[in-house]
Amino acid sequence: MTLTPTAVANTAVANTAVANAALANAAPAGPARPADAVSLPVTIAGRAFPTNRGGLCKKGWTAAELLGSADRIREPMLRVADGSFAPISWTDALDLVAGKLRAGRAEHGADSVGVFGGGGLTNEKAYQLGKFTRLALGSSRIDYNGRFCMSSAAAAGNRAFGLDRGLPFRVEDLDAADTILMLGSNVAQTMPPFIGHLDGARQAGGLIVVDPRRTATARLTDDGAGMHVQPAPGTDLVLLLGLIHLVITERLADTDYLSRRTTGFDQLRFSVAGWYPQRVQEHTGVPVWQLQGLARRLAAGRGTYILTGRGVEQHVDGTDTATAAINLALVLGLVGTTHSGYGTLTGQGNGQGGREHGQKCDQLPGYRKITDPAARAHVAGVWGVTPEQIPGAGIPAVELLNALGRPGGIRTLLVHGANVVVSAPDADRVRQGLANLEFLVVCDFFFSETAALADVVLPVTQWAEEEGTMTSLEGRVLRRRRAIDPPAGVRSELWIFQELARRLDAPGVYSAEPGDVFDELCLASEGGIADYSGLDYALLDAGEPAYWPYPAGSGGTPRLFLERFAHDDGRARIVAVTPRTVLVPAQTEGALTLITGRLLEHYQSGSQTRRVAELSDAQPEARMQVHPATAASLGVVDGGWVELANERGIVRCRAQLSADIRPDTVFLPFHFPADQRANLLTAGATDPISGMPEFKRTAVRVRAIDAPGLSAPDHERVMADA
Ligand SMILES: Nc1nc2c(c(=O)[nH]1)N[C@H]1C(S)=C(S)[C@@H](COP(=O)(O)OP(=O)(O)OC[C@H]3O[C@@H](n4cnc5c(=O)[nH]c(N)nc54)[C@H](O)[C@@H]3O)O[C@H]1N2
Ligand SMILES: Nc1nc2c(c(=O)[nH]1)N[C@H]1C(S)=C(S)[C@@H](COP(=O)(O)OP(=O)(O)OC[C@H]3O[C@@H](n4cnc5c(=O)[nH]c(N)nc54)[C@H](O)[C@@H]3O)O[C@H]1N2
Ligand SMILES: [Mo]
Repeated sequence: MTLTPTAVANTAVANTAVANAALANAAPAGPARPADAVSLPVTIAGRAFPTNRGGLCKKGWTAAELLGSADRIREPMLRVADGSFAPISWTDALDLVAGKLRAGRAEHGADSVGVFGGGGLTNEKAYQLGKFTRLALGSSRIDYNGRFCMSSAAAAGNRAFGLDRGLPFRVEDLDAADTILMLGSNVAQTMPPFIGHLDGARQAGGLIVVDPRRTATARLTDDGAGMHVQPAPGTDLVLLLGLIHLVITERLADTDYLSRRTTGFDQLRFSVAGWYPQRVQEHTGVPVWQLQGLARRLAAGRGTYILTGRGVEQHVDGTDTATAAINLALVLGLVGTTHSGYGTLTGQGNGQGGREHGQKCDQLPGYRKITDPAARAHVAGVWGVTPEQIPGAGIPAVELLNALGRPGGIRTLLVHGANVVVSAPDADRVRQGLANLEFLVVCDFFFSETAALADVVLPVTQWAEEEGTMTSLEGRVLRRRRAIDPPAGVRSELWIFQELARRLDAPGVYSAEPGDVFDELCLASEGGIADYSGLDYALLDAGEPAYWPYPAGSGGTPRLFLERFAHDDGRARIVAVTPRTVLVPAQTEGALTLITGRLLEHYQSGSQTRRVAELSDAQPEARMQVHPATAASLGVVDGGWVELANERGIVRCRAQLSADIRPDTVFLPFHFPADQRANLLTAGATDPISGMPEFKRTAVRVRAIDAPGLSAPDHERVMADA
């Protein structure tokens, strides 16, 4: 069948989370198969929508291939004695899992059972996962992969504005901007349909891209369209402090706005006093002339936006760096106007909604705090339990993964929508932790690298096979519509929660109907920060643009903060931040800085996109991007093999020489499995405020090696090809 515009409509594809939604649900793969061998259950069509204007990225266009993929798991699978998997009936699988959950809880306590969720889950699934963990398992130990994604920006937004909605404005508002500063974001590859919204700024010569690499996005600044700023990785906080310093000393600050709408400016002024341009240049490598030009352009813009991405947020000081970007926006008077602003570009398909309804360890639905007695009382009322039956705050993702298999830690784990063996930092430690568990249950559509380690794998529905909602990066709630029936042996996660809860004699009601779960979610969110209580499927199906907060009787809120910020006093809080990490840019003798990130063709851990022939043919393996001068000094040739190593691990892959990267930096995508996992090298160090790991700055030693596992003639051929 064809997914008609309306059918696709509200799914994934509709928004800018857009591409991602498509992606989130579309992504990765194993061995490549010819495309014509796959019979597609649906075809995909674009649809006029304000954020993507009918456009999708490659991963969206090829997403149908995943529905009928030969790799699809079509019945529950049980690990058997020889380590392989054998099919098992749903009844037996659920009885077994429920029995293990009961026994684990009885033997080691409720907090020995952990749950790991994902930002690709629909709002309904994310909500139910949080409720199931707290009530049916009685455990506080839930967190999710959004901790690796949006947590620093979320913490910074909450701290500054009292509320975290990725963009407090509409994506189309960017069209009228003449100046856009993008820090650590490569939208041309990670959200291709979005780049049309940069055209206005490019025509006005005002697109500024800050990235240690000259990416496809940085290249959008060529030919007078703007400026590419290429700092050393991890120095964005200093760069931003330097810009704030310049804005203040050159009297470009909006003092009227600061006194009307913010608190904390005096401390900020004091804290940036020492960050004069020459010193900032020494730390970041960004020349003084460029800093000055940048500060002046931002202040002169009529319509200036500052946007951050993972490049500046996935650091141990990610929250403070996002805070500094917000401070810069506040000093310039940009936030809470109709023509300028600050925002963060959401990652996964439901990166926004996934962080609002309770799969974060410290959170209840409606973006409520689990430690707030009033929030507990409200949610307990909706769930039909007493507040005492809801456990307290749990532990964030990296801590949770570190506790796997440890005495007093997590002994049983349920995974819903993440492939942590590939995507979590210090990945080999994660693999060991999973191996030390007493019982691992993974819900997925494919044998991801994490599912391959499970005791039981439960096959679940994919995007076009289920109803639900997702919330876009602009806080707009969108419907996902079921277009086709799932394969016979596949079940929805809502049904799995219902069946397990029944077997566990859990308090509370667990409907398997997405519409019922959404209605309950709306009630639970009522009065919270992310208030959905005025919404229902009928309103969303009618195409009503529903931006939260959307309490009953409201028309939704496309632009936040026009009158006031969400703190009690209505003001934005300027929080003075300073670098905590070691500031010396030069590293250990001989070490290079590894940054990790994304390629256009692959999605995240690759477990979906590596299963789409077109995508995996285009990018079959990891390649390390390296500057030709650095390569020459290491004896590395284009296409030749290299080894990246540090105290945590070793990655072997081919090199790709490119003058688009700083000579002191190398880049690896994190989409590849086995011994090409970039996360074998990244550290489990986290931001003390957000729990975000340091994905973007890792010291590595690089050397040229012979092709691994190739005989001498093969090796010569490879080298000749290179
Ligand atoms: N093709 C594709 N698209 C995706 C995804 C995918 O996996 N593949 N994933 C989705 C998700 S979940 C997310 S979160 C988004 C992420 O979207 P982006 O944030 O755009 O993605 P990244 O590639 O992680 O990082 C962006 C850039 O940050 C730069 N960078 C690295 N270190 C630093 C630094 O210290 N400072 C600065 N200024 N820049 C730095 C990198 O060179 C990179 O070009 O993409 C979404 N879209
Ligand atoms: N080095 C490095 N590591 C990173 C990053 C980086 O930039 N550098 N980025 C981080 C970021 S931003 C993110 S978001 C994470 C993402 O990392 P992961 O969480 O590993 O992301 P995915 O590959 O999307 O894994 C999702 C898995 O869940 C399955 N799945 C998809 N939808 C559903 C569903 O509805 N239900 C269930 N049960 N399963 C589903 C997919 O098939 C897939 O196997 O990676 C992080 N890791
Ligand atoms: Mo992400």
